[in-house]
Formats: sequence, C-alpha cells, structure tokens
Amino acid sequence: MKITLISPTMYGRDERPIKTKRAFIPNLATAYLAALAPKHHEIRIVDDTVDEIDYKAPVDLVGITTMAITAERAYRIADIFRTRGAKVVLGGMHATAEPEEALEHADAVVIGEAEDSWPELLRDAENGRMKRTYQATGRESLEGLPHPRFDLVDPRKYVRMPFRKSMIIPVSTSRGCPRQCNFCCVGQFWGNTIRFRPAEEVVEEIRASRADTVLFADDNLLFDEERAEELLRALIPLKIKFFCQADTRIHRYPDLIKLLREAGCFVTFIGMESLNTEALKSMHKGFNQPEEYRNLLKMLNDNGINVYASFVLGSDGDTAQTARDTAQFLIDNKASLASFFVLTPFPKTELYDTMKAADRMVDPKWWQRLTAFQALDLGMAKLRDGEPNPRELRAIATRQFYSWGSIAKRFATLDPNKLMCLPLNIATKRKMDKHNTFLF
Ligand code: B12
Ligand code: SF4
Repeated sequence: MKITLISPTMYGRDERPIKTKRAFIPNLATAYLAALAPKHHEIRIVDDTVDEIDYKAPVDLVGITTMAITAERAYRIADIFRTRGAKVVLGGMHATAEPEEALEHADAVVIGEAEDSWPELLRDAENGRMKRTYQATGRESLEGLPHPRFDLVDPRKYVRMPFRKSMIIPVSTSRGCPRQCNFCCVGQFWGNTIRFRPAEEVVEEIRASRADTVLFADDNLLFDEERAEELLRALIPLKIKFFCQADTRIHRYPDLIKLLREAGCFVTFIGMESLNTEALKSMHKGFNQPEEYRNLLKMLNDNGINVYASFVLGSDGDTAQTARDTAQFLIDNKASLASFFVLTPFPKTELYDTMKAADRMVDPKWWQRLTAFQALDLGMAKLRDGEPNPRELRAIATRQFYSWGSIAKRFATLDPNKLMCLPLNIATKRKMDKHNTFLF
C-alpha cells in the first residue's frame, strides 16, 4: 500500500496552520510507524510544520498522530483525505484519550502504543477488513524495537545546534512514569510503571542513525540511578551531545551529574513547575522541594550542564507577582532556558476531571477550537478572578526571563557548552518582541 504518515502542526493566531522553514526536531511517532510497517509498503513521512501536504498524491492509507493542541488540525486533514477516498487512521496521545471523537474523523483509531496493533491494522487494511479500533496489547518488554526511519526525513528542514553536523533526532529509551502529577497524561497513556530499553539497543540505534545530537524523549532519563549510570557510561564512546529530561532530585546524586556531562548532556529539562509548595502539593508534585532548586541549578551549572527550567503558571494563587518572582529566581540562579507553561487541563487527567466537576472551564472541549490561543483561553478562562489570565502570566515571566539584561547576566561565561544556548535565547527574545509569545 501507499502509506502517508503525518504529524500535524497547530493553527496560529491568524487561524492558518503554523509553518516554518526549519523545525526543531522531526517527529518520533511517524518515524516509528514507518519502521514498524512491513517492507513492501511504500511510505512517506510528512511533517506539517515544514512540508506542504499533497492531498492529490495517490495514497491508500493515511496515518496521523495527534496531541490535544494538534487534534483540530489532524481532524481537518483527515476529513480532506477521506473525501478523496483514502482510509485514515488516527493514533497518539489525543486519539487515545478521546477515541470516540477521533472516530468521527477516521476509519480506524489506534489506542495506546502501536508496536503490535499497527502491523495488525496494516494486514487488515490490505485484506479490506480494517476494524474501527485497535487497542495496545500492553507489552511488557521494550526489547527489539526497530530503528525509527529518520532516513525518510529531509535533514535540511531541521535545526542544527552550533558546531554540530547532524539534525537533532529524538530517541526514546524508556516509557512510562510511576509518578502521578495531576496535570499529566503520561500515566493514563503509558501506565504508572516505567519500562526500559536495553542500553546496548539504544546505543546501536544512535550509532546507526549517525546523528551527533540527540533529544532523549524519555520523561525522566535518570529515573532509576543504576540504569541511568549504565546507559550514560554506554553513551560516552558515541561522543554525542544530547538534551534530556530529569527531575528535581538529581542534585542528590553528584556522581551521576558528572557522568551526565561526560556522556554529552548539554541541556537538562527539569519540571520544577512552581516555587510554591502549596501549588506543588495540589499538582501531586510534593516530591519537588523549591528550597532545593538553588542547589540543583548550581550543581548542574558547575558541571557545565544547561538547565532548561520548566514552570507551570495558572495554579490557584498565582499572580503577576508570582510570574515576576519565578523569572527573577531563574535569572539569579542562571537557568539557561525556561518555559512557563499554562496550567492546561488535558483530557483524561485528574486536573481535567477536577476542573470539569467545578465548572471552571468555559469549554470542556477546548481542543476543538481552531487556534491554540483560543483553546487555552477557553480551557482556562474561569481559573481565577481579578488576576491576569495564565497566558498573560506566561508572557510576563517569559519577557522578563528573555530580556537583554537577563541574557547578559546568565551568559557571562566562557564555557562553550553553556554558550550553545545563547543563540536560542536571542531567538526567543526576538520572537517575544515581535509576537509577544514564543510558542504559538
Ligand atoms: C519528546 C516530547 C516532545 C518533543 C517532541 C519530540 C518529537 N518531535 O518527536 C518536544 C520537546 C519538541 C515536545 C514539544 C511539545 N510537547 Co511534548 N512530549 C514529548 C514526550 C516526553 C515524549 C513523546 C515521544 O516521543 N514519545 C515516544 C513516541 C514513540 O510515542 P508516541 O508519540 O506516543 O507514539 C506512540 C503511540 O502513541 C502510537 N502513535 C502515535 N501516533 C500515532 C499515529 C497513528 C496513526 C498510529 C497508528 C499510532 C500512533 O505509536 C507510537 C509507538 O507506540 C511526551 C510525553 C510522553 N511520555 O509521551 C510529551 C507530550 C506528548 N508533549 C506534550 C506537549 C503539551 C508538548 C507541547 C505542546 C509543549 C508546549 N507547550 O510547547 C509541544 C508541542 C510541539 C509540537 N508542535 O509538536 C504533552 C501532550 C499532551 C496532550 N494530551 O496532548 C505530552 C504528553 C507531555 C505531558 N506530560 O503532558 N514534546
Ligand atoms: S509530570 Fe513528569 S513526573 Fe509527573 S507524572 Fe508526568 S512524567 Fe511523571
């Protein structure tokens, strides 16, 4: 069959799909789906942020990956392909959370991870008996996953970090998270356990890709110290640079931080979420201790690892002052990058159920709005009275963190690893000046 795999973009403020010349990183789900399909199929990967979708090209089956903020775009693409006679399959985080909704726009929906169900679906589609839903089998082992097909992607359409030769490729080494933060959908999707891939298979995948820069797509690369040590040691000979996610406890393991640097980590994304203990408790994230953040930032900075601090604004009690204090804390403690996310009730999360029960969303189906701007405002508008809405809080914190004064203070260093984040800061500052946002 001729199969097209699409990762959709989002709609922008002008209600048009957001397109860019160069995207940050190719999509991992479509690259996996391509690898999982038997060889006799003819596969194209389309990244809607950088590619134009050719609705006229002959195609038998279209697979589209979904997140909440890309769902509306996914549905519109699906509707067009279906009117042209192609079969459409939806999968991923959002289709799994809202399969009934997805089925209104698709011939089939794949619920959960697709390693077993996608090949089965393809067999059924070839035999003209595709079912409406395919459910993940709940496989326990991650051994033997195929290498994602990034060879089907045009590397010129993706960003390269300064002094690096390849695009950044996403690599997943584990799935799931045993924690249960109330805003997070990882548990309901992947389960509240963590499964690891064998370290040697991860190394082989990176070696075969020839990439020199990697983004580890794990929710927490260092969740298990012993496994983290084994993996990091195995990565050293590859001489790659990588981004990863870790949690706020890692400063308790100084040897692991040294190893992290040795293995090539140059940015660690950390979900600090809030400086307010009460807000953290309400997120079920009491394991984050704000009084430890200073030391955490210092230890990573001392080892030349850039901290990408992630905060959530919009919890009850968050004010414009909270946004300013958070940004100032990160400036004083020299975080290299920061994201201030809007507390968002993603479907099938505990936060979603709580907000719905309390009638605090203007529109409980906010993701069906055309633009992410509209969607987030409608998702959150009734959060608090009197204070700027969470999106404005995010703008306050982002503008302050990416001001010239802040950049000068945070990058007064000669460490080349740290300086690699300077261009990203300048680009974000420019985007903020121009659009008052750096995301949508
Ligand atoms: C890595 C990552 C990123 C990377 C993207 C890397 C990439 N390009 O591949 C970066 C940092 C760029 C990123 C950005 C964002 N992310 Co993100 N990200 C993740 C993370 C940690 C892992 C995703 C991943 O690669 N998993 C491994 C792959 C293989 O799994 P998968 O995509 O789910 O695909 C499997 C199945 O779902 C299925 N499948 C998927 N699609 C399809 C389609 C078909 C047809 C079929 C049959 C099967 C199928 O098959 C795959 C193999 O089993 C997840 C959390 C998580 N653990 O899932 C958050 C997550 C997906 N991100 C999230 C969000 C919100 C974002 C941002 C919007 C954040 C922001 N505000 O900027 C942006 C959006 C950017 C964009 N436009 O795409 C949310 C989505 C919530 C939701 N319900 O929609 C998540 C779940 C985080 C969370 N805890 O809430 N992200
Ligand atoms: S936010 Fe991070 S730590 Fe919390 S459940 Fe999600 S993945 Fe796990």
